[in-house]
Amino acid sequence: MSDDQNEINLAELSLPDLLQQMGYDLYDGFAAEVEAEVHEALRRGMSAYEVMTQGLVAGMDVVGVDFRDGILFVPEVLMAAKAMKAGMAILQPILADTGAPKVGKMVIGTVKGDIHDIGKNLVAMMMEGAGFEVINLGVNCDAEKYLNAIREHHPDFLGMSALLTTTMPYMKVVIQALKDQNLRDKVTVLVGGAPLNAEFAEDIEADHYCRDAAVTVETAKKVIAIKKGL
Ligand code: B1M
Repeated sequence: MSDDQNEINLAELSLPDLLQQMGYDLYDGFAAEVEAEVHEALRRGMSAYEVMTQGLVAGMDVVGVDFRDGILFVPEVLMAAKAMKAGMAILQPILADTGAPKVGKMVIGTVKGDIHDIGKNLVAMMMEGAGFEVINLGVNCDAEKYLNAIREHHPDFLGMSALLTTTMPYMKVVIQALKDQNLRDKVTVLVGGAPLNAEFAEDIEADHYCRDAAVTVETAKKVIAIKKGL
């Protein structure tokens, strides 16, 4: 337990202070503290999505800035990522718990050479929460892995994530492989990740750029509605 936590009674903090504390503990890589704060925020009636975006993602944004500026290094960022994942694990069953029948299917993975998976997992959770079946291929996925999953699962969507400017071009390789194997028209390709934008998605001939998890869900729902002629 952190020194701060010894003095802090979470129940006594205002909501903004609780979220700020969550950010501080995430930054410091204190997984147990982050878990306690996530539970406390849920107890106060925040939705899982609000805790995710206003607490965990906001905290990780600060980590990203200090990583970029050379204030934090890989080991510290890994600790922060572990703390983030501990918080996400609490929210996952809540976000994924929709009793509704499945509305569509998505295969998703982070592209070859890239091991960032927090954002991709968040997209997977939100899609599950919106009633989609999700086959999560993990990280460092080469074209063959995506193609095999498409052949096996026949998804409506292929989701690809990249967090590095050096790995995002691999999405084009996957799309070319889909074309070569006559699979391109079988799936709607959704791409996302911090360095991407709509122009890049258009250049590589993806179907849609999804800025974040909420936009991914919105986009997928629209595509399914069009498919079903709604
Ligand atoms: Co990395 N890293 N990292 N890192 N890391 C970034 C991406 C970086 C921007 C940091 C920085 O310099 N500010 C920088 C990339 C620079 C660039 O390419 N322009 C960087 C670097 C350089 C590196 C290494 C090369 C560092 C090194 O080794 N010297 C190395 C590369 C390793 C590799 O992949 N081969 C590396 C390693 C790592 C860690 C392992 C330490 C760790 C990853 C742990 C993990 O994921 N399990 C890590 C982390 C945590 C980050 C930052 C700090 C945070 C990323 C994150 O999880 N954000 C990141 C800084 C940043 O992004 N600001 C950084 C929170 C997450 C919720 O947001 O992932 O953007 P995000 O996902 C969003 C949207 O982008 C979108 O929706 C999500 C939710 O709303 N989205 C999708 C994402 N995927 C989608 C897929 C979709 C749709 C939407 O499909 C349909």
